Amino acid sequence: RTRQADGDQLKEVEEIALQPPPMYKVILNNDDYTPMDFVVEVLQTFFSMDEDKATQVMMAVHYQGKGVCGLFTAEIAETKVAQVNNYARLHEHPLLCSMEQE
Ligand code: NFA
Repeated sequence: RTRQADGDQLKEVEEIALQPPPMYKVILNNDDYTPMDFVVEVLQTFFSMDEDKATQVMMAVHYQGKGVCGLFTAEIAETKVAQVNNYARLHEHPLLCSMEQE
């Protein structure tokens, strides 16, 4: 291995490390049965929204069919989706949380 080859390899690794990771939108989907209060509680609990912000997002989902809860790296987005869906099922609500790449 030449110094030139090692330099090229190092530059490649540095360039890859500088790429921002892919980001994912965590989406809340509307349904006809989940109580509005429960959706507000979910947004406060899992997305650190205050009550006014959570109410705005809940109403946007209610009227527009879906809405964005936040933008996260893959692992964090997957965790949020699983936590929300587990919590909704525990309380026997059909609320559906999903993710899509930005
Ligand atoms: N549409 C639900 C209702 O009228 C409320 C809701 C909002 C559900 C946002 C899911 C997401 N009870």
